[in-house]
Amino acid sequence: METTTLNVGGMTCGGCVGSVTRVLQSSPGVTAAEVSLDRGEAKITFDPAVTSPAALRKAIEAAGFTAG
Ligand SMILES: [Cu+2]
Repeated sequence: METTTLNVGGMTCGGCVGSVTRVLQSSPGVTAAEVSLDRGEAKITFDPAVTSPAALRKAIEAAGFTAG
């Protein structure tokens, strides 16, 4: 497993945190996702054989947020 931290933009409330968390946790290869509204970050543990930080950024962006 690998861990990455992505900057997530566009989150304004707990509902946004819930949305980003759900999107990440339902993405293939993700074993844990911890999203912080205060820091605007998502800490993600994933299987690098299945997914990648680039794919995770795309999933966040498809949900209407920005990721970098
Ligand atoms: Cu919100």
